[in-house]
Amino acid sequence: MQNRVVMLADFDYFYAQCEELRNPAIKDKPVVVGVYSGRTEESGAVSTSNYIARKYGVKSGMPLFLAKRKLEGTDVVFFKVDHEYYDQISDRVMQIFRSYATNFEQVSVDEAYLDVTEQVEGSFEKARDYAQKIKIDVKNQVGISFSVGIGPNKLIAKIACDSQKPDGLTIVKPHVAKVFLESLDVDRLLGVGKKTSIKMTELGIRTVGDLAKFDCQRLIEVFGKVIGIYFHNAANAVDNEPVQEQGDAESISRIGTLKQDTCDLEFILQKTEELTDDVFKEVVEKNLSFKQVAIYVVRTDLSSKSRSVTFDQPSKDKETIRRHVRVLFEKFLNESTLEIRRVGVKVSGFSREEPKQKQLSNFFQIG
Ligand code: TTP
Ligand code: CA
Repeated sequence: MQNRVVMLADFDYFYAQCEELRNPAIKDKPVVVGVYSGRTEESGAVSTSNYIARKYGVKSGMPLFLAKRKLEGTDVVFFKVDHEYYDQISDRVMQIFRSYATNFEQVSVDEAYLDVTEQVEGSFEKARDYAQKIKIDVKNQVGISFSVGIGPNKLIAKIACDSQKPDGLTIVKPHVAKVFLESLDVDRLLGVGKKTSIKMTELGIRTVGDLAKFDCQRLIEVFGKVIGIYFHNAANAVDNEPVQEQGDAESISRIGTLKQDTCDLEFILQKTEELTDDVFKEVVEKNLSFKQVAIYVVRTDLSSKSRSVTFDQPSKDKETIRRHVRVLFEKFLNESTLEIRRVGVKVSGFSREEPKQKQLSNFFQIG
């Protein structure tokens, strides 16, 4: 089997970088983004800070008053978190990432895995250039920098990425992956929280290398079969988890308000056309097939109704949605005389080309 080439991209000092993006003048100053609790003017905690502020000892989670004290005498700038804005930036970057990968998996607002095996023909040399290209593209289009880790699987890509930030690009080829992990503290592995770490110390395991050499049968006795085997594999740089979109939605829908209340089919379809475009875009992004199309209606008396149709064979095309939306509205308007105020389009009954495997990492509590 061909080697996989997996990338993890992690945006640099994300919230603070977003603030720099819309206020370029602050780029050379310490920047702190925080959540203000509102109790007193200064109470709250640091969400993140740029690397200049970090030099003064500012860390995520630190009370804001402490960050302020550490940065006394500097021209630090503080911001309140603005999730809506950060989400918008994140969406734009994720959209670009998607276009570069066969399989894509967003793990948080600022982290995503890309399986680029096909694009780089399994070559880690090509992967370096490829990652540079993505970095430049994102910088040009959105203005955000990020760090990249590249490895034969998700586990290695993640640890590689963490090892060099900001604007890092770290490549760990398959034949050195085990050695790369060996000297790291065992708690760098996903799933090794405080409690597990203590247990491991009792077993004489301090580094990932110690864990790799530890008897697998004994690990199973201590941690149970699934987790014992996971630890054994992870420590030996083995991780077969596929890169795939997480938490599939059960349905994808969009709702909008009509410019005026109406019973006119064509007027309504103008609106549903836009909604269908949006729904379909998401269907394509997530590479889904669907078996059900539904419409949703809110009438002028604020009563709401929905109608749906289910077909035997899954569909992947927009025309199917449009056709069924039209038919459903035609029928609905025949039954109802009240004018309509809001309309919605929904698709559901999803299937994927490949079956979804359970994520091993779901078994863990990270802490
Ligand atoms: P991280 O990726 O952990 O941090 P970061 O992007 O700020 O910095 P780095 O360059 O080290 O990757 O977290 C992503 C965002 O999540 C971060 O910008 C702010 C938010 N966050 C919090 O709100 N609270 C926290 O305690 C942490 C760790 C992050
Ligand atoms: Ca980050």
